[in-house]
Amino acid sequence: MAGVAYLDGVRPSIVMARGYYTRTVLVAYDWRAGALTQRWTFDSNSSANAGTAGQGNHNLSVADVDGDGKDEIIYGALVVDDNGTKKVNTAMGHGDALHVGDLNPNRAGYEVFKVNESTTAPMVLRCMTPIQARSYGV
Ligand SMILES: [Ca+2]
Ligand SMILES: [Ca+2]
Ligand SMILES: [Ca+2]
Repeated sequence: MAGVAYLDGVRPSIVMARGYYTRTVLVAYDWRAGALTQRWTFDSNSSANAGTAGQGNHNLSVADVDGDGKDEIIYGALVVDDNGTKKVNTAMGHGDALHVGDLNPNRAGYEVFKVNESTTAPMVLRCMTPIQARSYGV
């Protein structure tokens, strides 16, 4: 999978991703002054990302969910911060559909709607705010 994100808040980067059932890797690249450079790598095999394997979806979304002016990557149950570090892991596992937007206009900030492959929490609406991110099953 792939997406375009304004990881520095100013210029676009490309994010390439692979893996959602097991190991998950996202890599961000910049195209600047005629050169392609790697910006960061998120790897579920890294000790800093323990528990993030198998948390992805068949899609990804890009949005500034923490209000810092830079885009985050919403990758199933995960949110990867603009600098490639783990920001949120609901640990609710893999799912197929995911949408990010101001789904509840009565509440400030974005919400994430995700369909899980689960009978106990078949779908989840996550609230993303500049201060915190929390999740709950519905
Ligand atoms: Ca942000
Ligand atoms: Ca951020
Ligand atoms: Ca909202």
